[in-house]
Amino acid sequence: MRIDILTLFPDMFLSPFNESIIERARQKQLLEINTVNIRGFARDKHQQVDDYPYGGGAGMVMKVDVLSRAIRSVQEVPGRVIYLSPQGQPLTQEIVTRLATEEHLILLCGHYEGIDERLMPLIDEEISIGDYVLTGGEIGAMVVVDAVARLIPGVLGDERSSQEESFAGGLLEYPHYTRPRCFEEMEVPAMLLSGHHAEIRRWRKKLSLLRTLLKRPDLLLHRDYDQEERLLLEQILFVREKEKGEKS
Ligand code: 4FV
Repeated sequence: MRIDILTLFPDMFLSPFNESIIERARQKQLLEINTVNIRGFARDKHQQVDDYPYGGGAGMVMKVDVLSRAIRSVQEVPGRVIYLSPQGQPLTQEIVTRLATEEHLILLCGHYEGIDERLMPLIDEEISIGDYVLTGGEIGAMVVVDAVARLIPGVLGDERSSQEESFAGGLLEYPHYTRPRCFEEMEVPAMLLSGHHAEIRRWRKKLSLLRTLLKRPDLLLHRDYDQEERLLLEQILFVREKEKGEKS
């Protein structure tokens, strides 16, 4: 996969992409990441990339002529153009999974008040990493690259981990334990030491459902349930009702 990042601050990407999994993916030629300095596409001697907003108001707006040249400069190979902005659709694992199937992604990082609206015809989709305002789209671009890169076949050591994780099945992940077996009188749940893999899988599924119910009930709303999950959820709800009954 090739990812081009259009930014006014290419050096921001030096450290995040030169460590651990992303760095290894680049070395294994599974992922190519290029940062492109938008200022290089300004034609005036001051290399102006932003200007005052028509109609007045605070802040500056990024210039459409400069940005359009920057986008077209990396489209010799067709690519999906993504603009990181608070107006974008909230990033989800589902969107990440879809983006991970693309050959070429072009990530546009905004700054100031944002971009001239006339650039939108060159943009395929807008993505937001959350309902808050950042100084720029760079950190959003890093989030997209990290989340997408780990789904590229061969990037993660064990592909299974990306299949069994939070949101992969639309549920939060089950709790994890490793050595030491006992820590400050806290034991590892006996089920995990039982060796009964089928039982362990059911136990983990049940805890995923319970944790999702407790921490992110919204995730349970628009979700299809298989027979086993339905049964486990009924057990969980039954026990909780019983507990509530006993308390009251
Ligand atoms: C943002 C977000 C974000 C808005 C003004 C950059 C800033 C400045 N990007 N998800 N939330 N962008 O806050 O992606 O142009």
